[in-house]
Amino acid sequence: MMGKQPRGALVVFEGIDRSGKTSQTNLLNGALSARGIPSALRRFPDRTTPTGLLISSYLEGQKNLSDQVIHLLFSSNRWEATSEMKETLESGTTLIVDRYAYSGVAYTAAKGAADLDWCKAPDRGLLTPDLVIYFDIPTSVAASRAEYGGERYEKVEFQEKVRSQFAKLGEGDKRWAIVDAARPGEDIHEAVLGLVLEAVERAKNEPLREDLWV
Ligand code: FDM
Repeated sequence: MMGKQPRGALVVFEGIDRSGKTSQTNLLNGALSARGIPSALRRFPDRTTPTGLLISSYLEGQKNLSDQVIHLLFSSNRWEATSEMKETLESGTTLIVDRYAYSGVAYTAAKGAADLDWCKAPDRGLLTPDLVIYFDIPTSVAASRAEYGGERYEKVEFQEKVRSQFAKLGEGDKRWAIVDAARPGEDIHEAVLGLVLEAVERAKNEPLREDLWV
């Protein structure tokens, strides 16, 4: 009989808008496959589910919701994906996730409407990432990469506030790795791949935890 498959790693990417997460997560997925490491991509918000459709119309400015309601919808959008993510990880596939609960907290806290504890509460007990890669980039550099597309949060002054919230969240979190995302793409990819390969090895010997911020 075959032995039990070692689990995959849960790797989360965080950062302000236009920090390069999407292209780097795609590159990473390809690099892992090339090494024979099973991996899959996921992004939050997942705009395809019922909560995701509401979130999407809020972000596009078609729907107004209170800061509390949209915060809880973003969190629900993660909770509804949890059992599927757990199965994927337990089947040995590494999950590369573009945004997670850290975005949830940073964007709501940046509005100034709620304190960090309130913002963290609905995501307590979610699957705990093995690694959070934070793409650090000055807001001015991110904004110059491409025109912001006009979604609700895509404004330089707001992104500045989000960036300081991310910095606070990372303090003292041992899973948090800061990657300088203002460098050329190949350098970023190399740094990311090194961190992720380490996390994949570590995850093989550690149980999957469901105690984010507990
Ligand atoms: N965002 C994303 C939040 O405000 N809270 C969350 O929990 C998540 C996951 O939604 F401005 C914000 C971040 C961003 C917007 O994200 C949509 P993408 O990565 O542009 O789809």
